[in-house]
Amino acid sequence: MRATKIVLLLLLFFPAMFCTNVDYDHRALVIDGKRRVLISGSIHYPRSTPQMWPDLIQKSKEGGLDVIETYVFWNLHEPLQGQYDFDGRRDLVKFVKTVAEAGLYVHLRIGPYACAEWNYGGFPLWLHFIPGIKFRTDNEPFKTEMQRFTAKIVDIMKQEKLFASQGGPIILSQIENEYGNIDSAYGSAGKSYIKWAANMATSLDTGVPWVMCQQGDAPDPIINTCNGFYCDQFTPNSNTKPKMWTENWSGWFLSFGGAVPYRPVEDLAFAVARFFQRGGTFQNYYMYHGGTNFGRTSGGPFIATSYDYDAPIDEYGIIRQPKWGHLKDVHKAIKLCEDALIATDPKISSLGPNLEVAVYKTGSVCAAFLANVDTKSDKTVNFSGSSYHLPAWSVSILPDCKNVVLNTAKINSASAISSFVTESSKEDIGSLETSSSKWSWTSEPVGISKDDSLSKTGLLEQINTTADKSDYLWYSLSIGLEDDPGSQTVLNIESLGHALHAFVNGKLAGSRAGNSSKAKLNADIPITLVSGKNKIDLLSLTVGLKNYGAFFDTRGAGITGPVILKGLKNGNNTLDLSSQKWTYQIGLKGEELGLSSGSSELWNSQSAVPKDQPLTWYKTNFDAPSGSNPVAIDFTGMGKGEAWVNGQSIGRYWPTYVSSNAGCTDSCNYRGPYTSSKCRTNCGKPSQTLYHVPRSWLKPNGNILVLFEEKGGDPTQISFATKQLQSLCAHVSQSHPPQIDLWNSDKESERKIGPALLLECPDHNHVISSIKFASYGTPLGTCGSFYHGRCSSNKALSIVQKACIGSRSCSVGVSTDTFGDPCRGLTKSLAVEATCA
Ligand SMILES: *[C@@H]1O[C@H](CO)[C@@H](O)[C@H](O)[C@H]1NC(C)=O
Ligand SMILES: *[C@@H]1O[C@H](CO)[C@@H](O)[C@H](O)[C@H]1NC(C)=O
Ligand SMILES: *[C@@H]1O[C@H](CO)[C@@H](O)[C@H](O)[C@H]1NC(C)=O
Ligand SMILES: *[C@@H]1O[C@H](CO)[C@@H](O)[C@H](O)[C@H]1NC(C)=O
Ligand SMILES: CC(=O)N[C@H]1CO[C@H](CO)[C@@H](O)[C@@H]1O
Repeated sequence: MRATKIVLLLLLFFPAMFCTNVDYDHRALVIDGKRRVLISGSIHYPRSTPQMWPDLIQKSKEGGLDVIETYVFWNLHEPLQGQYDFDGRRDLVKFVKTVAEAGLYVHLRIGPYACAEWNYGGFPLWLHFIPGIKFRTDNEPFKTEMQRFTAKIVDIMKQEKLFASQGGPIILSQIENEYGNIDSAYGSAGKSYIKWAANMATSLDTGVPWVMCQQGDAPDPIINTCNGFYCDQFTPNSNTKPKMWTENWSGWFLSFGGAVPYRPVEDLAFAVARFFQRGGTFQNYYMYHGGTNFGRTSGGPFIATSYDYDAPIDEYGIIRQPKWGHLKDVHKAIKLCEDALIATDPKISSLGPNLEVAVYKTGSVCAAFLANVDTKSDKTVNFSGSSYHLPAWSVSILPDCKNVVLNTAKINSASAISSFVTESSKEDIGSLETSSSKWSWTSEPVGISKDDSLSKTGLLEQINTTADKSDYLWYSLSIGLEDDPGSQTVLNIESLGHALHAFVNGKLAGSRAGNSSKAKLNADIPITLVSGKNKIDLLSLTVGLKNYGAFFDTRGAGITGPVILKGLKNGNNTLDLSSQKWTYQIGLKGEELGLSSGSSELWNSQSAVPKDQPLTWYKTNFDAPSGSNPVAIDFTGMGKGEAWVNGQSIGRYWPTYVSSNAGCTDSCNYRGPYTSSKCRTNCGKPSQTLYHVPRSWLKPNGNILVLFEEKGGDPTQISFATKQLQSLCAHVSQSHPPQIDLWNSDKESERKIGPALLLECPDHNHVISSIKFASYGTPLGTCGSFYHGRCSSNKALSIVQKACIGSRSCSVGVSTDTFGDPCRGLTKSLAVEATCA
């Protein structure tokens, strides 16, 4: 008996030895009894592939992250009610374990509402059809399903022992998501829903804290957290909770028809430093790696297939410089302050207009943040007996209250130019065969072609009809115009969106699309009718279901009318077609036949491949581009559609949707509050021409590419490209704060070295192979086009070559000690452009 008892006791206590206790107080998350300053970043597992995860997570760790945050996407995991899917890109457990293997923590945002520019906010469509359901409010059918799924995810995590309380990496979980932004629309039912959600989550007993973001009334013990471009002014709703920032938007998402977002790293670094300056201790980048909206996963409507987000790691998994590197330096600087940050509250005071200092001082530790929030003027301030220069819109970080290790506006990190190199321009065999004989094709019928069509009087809302099984819904009608001699007329269509193609008597008469700010359409399409019978076939399509806003789930799509023929009988008569008997077809014939896999007997490879032919399926075989660089397909030349590689959808393509000419500027001034429309690039150009094909989806040869083209295009223009690093650059001034590594050194002599220029090849198996440019003095220009200024040391090139060539990384002191003094009295800098191979 006694022996059994001991064994039992051991069994009970053995796991406890590996458990991590996660709690919080008013300053910070408390992990195993110690307050922690934590830097987190979002990576959504289905927006990359399991093969990419280890590298993305490793690059996150090297960038200074402690935590990886992800949503859980309900509609991926439960496509049909009660049927779960956790395979491949959906393997949430594997993702969490991969993070754990890298030694990082996880913040699991279960939601289950995700937003995330994800189709229908992450809700499965079947939820919409549960009788009596109302989403995200005090509604029994909804609460039952939400609780069931949340508990399911918690159970899976518990079974795998993934909560920190069980020895796993998950230190935080989120319930609901940004509900506080819209809860007023739900009235008192919204209030009781949030109380219910908090209780429900807490009762699942994960052993780690729960958070609600953007929820000012989050019930205890749930921590309410901030999302936004800046969160320094945020305070939690109780003085027992820490100040946490769960979404700091590192950039912004791209829409079809929109310009490309760009958030300068000087501003992002400023926002991060301001947050820690004003008492924050947990900060998450949304996104750290954005990735790709494969398949039909993008929300919207009109969210593009690329979800790059201008994040520190780009869509393809390549670090984006100098964003990644500068933030890494910011993280190091903040971590040097950690002892002071967790020891005490900041004392914040003004040093003059728009000048603010925060001091964390107790006992022997002291850290200070000096901020100049002026949007225009640089300032010099006196602090603690010394004087400090502060550029406009910047924060200097002083981990010892004396020495500046980093100013957010001064970038020491290298920048890099990566660009797409088109494979078809190369001579080698790793390219897509572009001769038209290699393409086969088949036509998608115009109008009703499937057996399961249905007829109804009046116009049907699209989402209710298709249940989102397809983007496409045909609305078909035959009308007789017996006494009309045939005429020029206008077909007027009102639609809830998102886009439509109108066919009259089998011919494409016009295409219309809404945009991210106005999905609804009121289309006037000039058409020609014949005397007698006319066939009108309207192909209505969704471009990602809405994911945000109060009652977004009931917004609807499709041609709800009216549909009117204007100007019949020589201009004076109208004919309203809305209440006629329409015939409907959900989805395409080619979808039913499974053409996306490339199989089927229907492919035609004998006759010439048709160009500019609407509703055409195309297929080709190709060899994978050589090497290991990330692969993209350039769809320039095509119209709009979806593409599949070896049966896997790489997403919707739409290279013909061009952004407006307005709204971009040549010079982006990072100073002053950022908004998603500031500093955009690529105005007047297609929003997205390049589409990511994950390497792991490719075989060396015999790959199948299938396209469904809606509007008409020329597939022979399609090319493959690989993303390659062209140049690595850095430009560091003598007046920059010293490199943190040097400052952090124990040796007094090294600390005095001052600023240094650091170069590092992003790939572990690459070394610096050449120095294209090096100038110490007053060099000018930017990466890729540096040139010598009036003053330059003639030794710079050979010194940099000697220090760098053959190594993965190198560091060169930016001082006269290294280069001599080519021009006394002037502030000098060192600019270098290098290549890696
Ligand atoms: C800073 O201190 C210096 C001398 O210690 C003094 O000359 C200067 O006026 C001070 N500047 C400000 C802005 O107070
Ligand atoms: C969207 O479309 C509406 C109406 O067609 C137009 O007024 C608006 O400028 C468009 N917005 C964008 C962002 O393109
Ligand atoms: C979908 O159908 C339901 C039930 O018939 C109806 O209440 C709802 O309004 C419809 N939704 C839309 C967006 O039309
Ligand atoms: C349309 O009607 C107006 C009067 O209602 C008439 O004056 C005009 O001639 C008509 N136009 C045609 C083309 O029949
Ligand atoms: C949800 C949220 O916090 N939104 C904020 C994002 O940042 C912009 C710019 O600072 C604010 O205007 C929003 O309120």
